[in-house]
Amino acid sequence: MLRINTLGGYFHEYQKSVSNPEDFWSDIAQTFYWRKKWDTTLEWNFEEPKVEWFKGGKLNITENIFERRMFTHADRPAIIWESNSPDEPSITLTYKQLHEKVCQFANVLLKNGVQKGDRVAIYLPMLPEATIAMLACARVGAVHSVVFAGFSANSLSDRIIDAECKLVLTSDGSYRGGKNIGIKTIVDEALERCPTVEKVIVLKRTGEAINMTPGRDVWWHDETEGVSTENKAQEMDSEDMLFILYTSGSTGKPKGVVHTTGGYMVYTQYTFENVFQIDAGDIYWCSADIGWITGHSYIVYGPLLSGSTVVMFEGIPTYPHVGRFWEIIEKHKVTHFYTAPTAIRSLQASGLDPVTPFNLSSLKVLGTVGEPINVEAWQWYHTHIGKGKCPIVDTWWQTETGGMMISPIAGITPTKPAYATLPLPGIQPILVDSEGKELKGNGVEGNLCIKFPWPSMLRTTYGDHERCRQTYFSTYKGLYFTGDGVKRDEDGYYRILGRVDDVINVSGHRLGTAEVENAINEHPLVNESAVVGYPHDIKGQGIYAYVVLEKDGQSHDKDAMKSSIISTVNKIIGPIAKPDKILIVSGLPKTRSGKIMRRILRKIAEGDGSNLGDITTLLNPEVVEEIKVGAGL
Ligand code: 7RM
Repeated sequence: MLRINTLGGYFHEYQKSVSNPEDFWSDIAQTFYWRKKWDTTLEWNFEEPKVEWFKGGKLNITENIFERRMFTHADRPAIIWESNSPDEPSITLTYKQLHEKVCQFANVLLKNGVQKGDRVAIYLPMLPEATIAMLACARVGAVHSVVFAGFSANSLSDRIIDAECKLVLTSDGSYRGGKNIGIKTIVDEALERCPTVEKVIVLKRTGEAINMTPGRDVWWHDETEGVSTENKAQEMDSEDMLFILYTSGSTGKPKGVVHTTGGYMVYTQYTFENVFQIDAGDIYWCSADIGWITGHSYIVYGPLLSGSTVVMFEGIPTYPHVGRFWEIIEKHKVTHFYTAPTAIRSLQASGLDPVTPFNLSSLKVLGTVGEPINVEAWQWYHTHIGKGKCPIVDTWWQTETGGMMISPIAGITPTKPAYATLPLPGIQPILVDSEGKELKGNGVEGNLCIKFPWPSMLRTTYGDHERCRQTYFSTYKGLYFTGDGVKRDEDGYYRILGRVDDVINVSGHRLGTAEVENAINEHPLVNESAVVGYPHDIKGQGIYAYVVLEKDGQSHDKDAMKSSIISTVNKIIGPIAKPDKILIVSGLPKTRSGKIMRRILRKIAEGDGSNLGDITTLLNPEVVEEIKVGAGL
């Protein structure tokens, strides 16, 4: 794999990737194992949109993880799994062992009727079996749709229905800190409205009593018993679907972002190795959950394609104590640590006492992802975790981009706190104003778009290509629109400012305000609601909900109403979407055409009741004063 190792080298590669993208990516793609070489490197237009990389190439991504290097990598650790409980021994799987387990489970999928192109939902805790499940799907050519195991039954069934999944892979329960979550029970509830699901394969994790529906539910250990550990991988076209991953947008229900095989493979390995500057023997740990794109690209595919050793952690940063992350880094001699700013901020808030007992000298590179990092958190991470010697890679990217887009190359790109710095090779960012006019040069702020395709970009939104076009390719003609605002400073460095649409980022989790509003509105005593983000010290953004009750609700105790609204949101989406603040109001500020004036609600949520602009044209200007008073302003 082509490895950048100087700043000059980076600029050289970047230049080449822009002046001749096809040659640039072909050179990299050639280092992979293709059963048949591709016919055309790239075909594209951003109008339909259509993007095809390495078309006609035949491959299987798991052959590139396993068979491609089995001679040299068989005994290298692939996964080091760390339990939720520090008392349970960790488990190491070498590449050879992981290969056998993937092949065996691929045979289990085949035995259960899974065929190329079928969709399989994965609703599992952070266990090696989650990785095995994903790779086994890829092995047989099935499309995985991983659903974060913190989502509710309702969210799970929405995703299963949208993708018409045939099979669900889950476990009896899940350990998360001091809690034990009965995830099979959640699956049972979800499946009440999922007619396409024929089978459920259940992994035993907690051993609790669960319901097993005869004819539908089978145990993972029974299914694997005696099954061969050899499997011939299904041949895939470069543009065959690899997975679907649902993500929130500004309108409607979450969309199934579709990634395909060849381009995603090439891009995730390339960016993983270059951004992190991974060497043989390094121990890499990404603390994300496998249910998010970060888990897909940088716990599973990127690192395993590169033959690296990945730490996988089942638990949470604060269990059984707030130093757990640092304890794990010491225990496994982690060299590369990749986490979210929200985790850094919350651990920073506990001070240094939980950090100092642990030896963090194995660390070489630190990374962040998921949301803007504030300068203080960056400095704390750099000084107290990296001891001033580890470069920080602040990696900006999205579910839709498949891989990191704007990021330093560790130890090579000079960093600036809170800056994602420079685009990676192959990435051509462009800033536009609200009219779509390009903002050229440095020292500008605008909407972040990308003007040329890269191998791991989304191809469509599952089952609705028009929605993909509308969402990403119609705002600014001929450009992919990210939804983020960005500043390009005097040095040409990029600083992501956050979303410019109705998407909020809570602890690095993406949520649509409309999605949360719809959940709140499901409450029988709620008439309508408006949700906005507001700055939150730990979470980055918190969820602020303004709620108008039905007549019948107005006589209820306000606190009881609020907690009952919270449980509705937990039930409809999951605990990650729970509002931090609920303000019960008599009406929402609306224009004469009935549009909610979110700008006003955002300002009030930020704690700023002044300069609300001209409110005299509102249909109901009097509610603004009431809301300000209610918000304590
Ligand atoms: C990888 C991931 C995507 C949104 C994106 C941004 C925000 C992600 C950074 C960031 C500032 C970063 N995928 N975002 N990384 N903002 N600096 N380094 O998070 O689809 O879940 O979210 O997250 O707003 O559009 S995601």
